[in-house]
Amino acid sequence: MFSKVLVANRGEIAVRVIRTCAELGIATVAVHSDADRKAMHVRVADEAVALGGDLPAESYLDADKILKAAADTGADAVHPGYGFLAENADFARAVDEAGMTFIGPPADAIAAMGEKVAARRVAEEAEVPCVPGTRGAVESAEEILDFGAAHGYPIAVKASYGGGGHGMRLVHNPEQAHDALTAARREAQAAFGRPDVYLERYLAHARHVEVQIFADRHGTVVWLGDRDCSVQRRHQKLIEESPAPELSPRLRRAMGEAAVRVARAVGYLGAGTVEFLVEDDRFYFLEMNTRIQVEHPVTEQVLGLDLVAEQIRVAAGEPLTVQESGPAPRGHAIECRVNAEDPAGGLFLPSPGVITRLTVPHRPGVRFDTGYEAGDEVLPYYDSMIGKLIVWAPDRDTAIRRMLATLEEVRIEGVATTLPASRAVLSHPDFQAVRFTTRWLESAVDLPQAPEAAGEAADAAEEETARRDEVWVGGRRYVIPYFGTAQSVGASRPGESEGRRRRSTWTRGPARRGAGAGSSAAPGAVTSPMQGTVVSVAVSEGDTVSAGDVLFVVEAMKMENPVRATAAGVVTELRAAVGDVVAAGTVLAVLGRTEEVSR
Ligand code: MV4
Repeated sequence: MFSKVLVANRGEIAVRVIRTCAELGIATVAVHSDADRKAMHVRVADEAVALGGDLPAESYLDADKILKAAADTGADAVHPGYGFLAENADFARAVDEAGMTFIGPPADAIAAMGEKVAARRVAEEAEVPCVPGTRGAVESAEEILDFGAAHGYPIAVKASYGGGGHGMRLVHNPEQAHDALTAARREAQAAFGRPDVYLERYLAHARHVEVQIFADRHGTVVWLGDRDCSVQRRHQKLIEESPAPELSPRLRRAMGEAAVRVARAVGYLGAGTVEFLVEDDRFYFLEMNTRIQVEHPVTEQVLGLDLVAEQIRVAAGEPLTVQESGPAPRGHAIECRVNAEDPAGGLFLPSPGVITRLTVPHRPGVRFDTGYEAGDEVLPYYDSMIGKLIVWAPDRDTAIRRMLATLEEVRIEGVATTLPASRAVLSHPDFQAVRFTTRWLESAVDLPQAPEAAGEAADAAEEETARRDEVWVGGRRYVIPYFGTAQSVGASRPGESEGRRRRSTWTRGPARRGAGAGSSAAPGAVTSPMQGTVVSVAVSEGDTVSAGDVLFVVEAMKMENPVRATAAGVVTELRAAVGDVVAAGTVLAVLGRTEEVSR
């Protein structure tokens, strides 16, 4: 067994791993960015190493700094958590080459599953059904037309090096093929550094069910139940449950065995998840995630396991404690992710800030996995998840009621959270009756305090209307509303409720200088929606711009985010240049009304 584990992560999963290490008698090393020096994962670890920097690229994504921290502290293993470096094959290899153990699968298995077309090939060779799709990358719109003629519409254009649905575009008819391909390639490049995309037939009425698998070094590979993760919004899961409701025993077993075949085919070790779509009592392989997943606690609650302890044990060469596939779940577990985001109107706007109150009732069957206590700050640089509320109950109906009752008593203040959205889902008759598919949340649920809910487009592919803009933060897509004639996209501020959104009004003449960075309320101001680096400036002072024009591109966490004009105007002030590091709310440019400046 290991004597010291370095936890290469932050937030709830770092805390989760550190606590299991403590139970196993293993010392822990936390690593942290500057901004995180007082974070909970630092407080609960035995030692902590400062990585420096605030941005993930300077801290939790900097493999060299983390390897050095592990060597300096004498750690004999590294647990990557999820996200950050967890599915980085080069990092896994580097840990091993440094003489330490990567608590995760072999680098080759990570690499094989990270390329989605290769992963589909592995599944096919393992005789696991896949959604009809292309066998390689697609470069021309003609290939989409050919695919549509052969397999029909809609078609999903997916990033080959992506995953989780990011950058996925739908093509409903031949006319959309060209634009969808261009957009998908651009998004794939921005989000994953590679433009490659492939095609799949899009299954519009499926549920998203995943199977937990586990492998040890002694040849045992088992499947440990399933989870339904259909309730997602823009590929961000909101609610997960185990077991997946209303699957026939035959289908459950067939999926479990298929997942084990995929794991064996890639020479797997440790915890993994095989994702499937389930439609009409048939299942199709989607992708395999080579990490411990956010939603692993629902599996733990119904199976009575500590999956992080299993990860550590098998990495150390011990056999799995569960040697048989398909242990019968006991009862039902539901997880609600608690993100510092305001779900009002279905917008899920980031809501960073200091959590002034955080109380969760101690009720039977309630578990709260978190990385925060009252007084801690949700920082804008990282994922906005505060924690996960998990309930267990003897059956699904009771679990739903228990979660709703628990939500009534949870108190989180200082930041907005996604809990109102969870409440809306759990109290919805469709959710209670298991009448949902992957499209349900975005089409059927009215999210509370929703001033613009009536305008919600039912089809995710049709949501890109003139009134919306999108930004990517931390691998997540956010919709930024447009306001009035001029817009200032600012981070939402808790407590400002209705007046929270800053409305800009036009100046009577050219905007005056001196409003200062961060003063996003400046009339006609175009502000950065996030902390990041300006990587492109498309305009000069005096240029005339139209509504929707991309004025800047701000890169944050390796993702490019367009900053657009939301009204026609003239650039009266240009305040940002390529290379500038800007904060959320920094004024990048000031626009004046066309007629006023041209007079
Ligand atoms: C799909 C799909 C339907 N057809 N692929 C989303 C997460 C990622 N791992 C795969 N995802 C999907 N891939 C094909 N060919 C449906 C989803 C999907 C989904 C899509 C839109 C809105 C919500 C969703 C929730 C889960 C899965």
